[in-house]
Amino acid sequence: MPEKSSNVTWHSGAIDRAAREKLAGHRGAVLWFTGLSGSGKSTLAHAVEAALHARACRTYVLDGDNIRHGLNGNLAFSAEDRKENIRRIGEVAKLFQDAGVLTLTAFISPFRADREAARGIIGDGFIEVYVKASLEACEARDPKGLYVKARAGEIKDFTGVHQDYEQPDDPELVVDTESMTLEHEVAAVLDYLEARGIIPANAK
Ligand code: ADX
Repeated sequence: MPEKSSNVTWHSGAIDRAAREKLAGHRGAVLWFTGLSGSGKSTLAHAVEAALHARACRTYVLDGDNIRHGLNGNLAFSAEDRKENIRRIGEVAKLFQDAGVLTLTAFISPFRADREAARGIIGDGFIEVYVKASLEACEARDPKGLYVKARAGEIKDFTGVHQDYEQPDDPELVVDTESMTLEHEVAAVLDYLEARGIIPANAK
């Protein structure tokens, strides 16, 4: 990233991440859902958010389609723009984590290097969740009709059609949406958060 800001100094207040986490009763973290369009990232992120909310956790979902209306509305789908998309989300998610929030991001984030850069920005709270579904399954689902448009040449740079999706090498979690029910997927994510001590283990 080109550094244009100079003469800026980081200011830390008396209330830090640990203090905010103590008040919240859980850790701040970033669940980074990655997968093809139609794999089920948004559905899963919102279902996990609902389950966490029911357990009185502070949550927020950053969703690709929504963020591209505002913050990243000036970005398209070239590799360069996707990189910038993920960099900005990484920085925003880091702020949410610092606020003590359980942050859920739902972006295709197709390139390994960009996800690793986000991991570098966010640090220890970065949890990569591979929302796994084959291209064939996603294309058969085609919830927004985008694969049909991409195949017809009406959309360019479409992931899985014109551009690669690079599967995670070593994600913290894999959720296979072709073989699991949504309920089991949510339970797998919550179990992981409990096992890591990010949320307290309590009655489900
Ligand atoms: S990412 O690759 O930069 O992470 P992001 O998750 O923000 O992508 O946006 C993907 C969403 O944008 C898709 O769910 C789809 O609705 C829409 N979209 C529009 N054009 C494309 C395209 N060429 N490739 C992928 N998704 C696209």
